Amino acid sequence: MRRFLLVLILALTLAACGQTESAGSLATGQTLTVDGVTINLQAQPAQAVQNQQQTWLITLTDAAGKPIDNADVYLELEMPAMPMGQNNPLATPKGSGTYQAQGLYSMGGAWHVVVHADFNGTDHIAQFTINVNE
Ligand SMILES: [Cu+2]
Repeated sequence: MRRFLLVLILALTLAACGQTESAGSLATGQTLTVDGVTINLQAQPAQAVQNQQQTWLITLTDAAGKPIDNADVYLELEMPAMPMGQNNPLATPKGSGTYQAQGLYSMGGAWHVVVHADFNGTDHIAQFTINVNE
């Protein structure tokens, strides 16, 4: 419920800024489970465009479905096709197991967004593939 409210608030905030993101696409995202930790990645805007500000929301839940709020979270942005240099946005905890990071993709094409969630002494790593428009 809290997470739904957060999503709703974000959707309203974005609507107020004149963007056209629907709550539906916000609630989707991609999910992977690593060593008992479920890592969900959502992005705003849902379709990334090169060199435009991107916001990522990472939500962590444990095996019992409880939100994890005591993790250190950062992203590694890389293109599988070529070296693009270091691009590692740090995520800030927002409560209810959600962490927020901001940054941009410096090029269109296929990217890996590798989420690092350091929790209880273990770096949980989940790799997502994102296609970025030019
Ligand atoms: Cu590239």
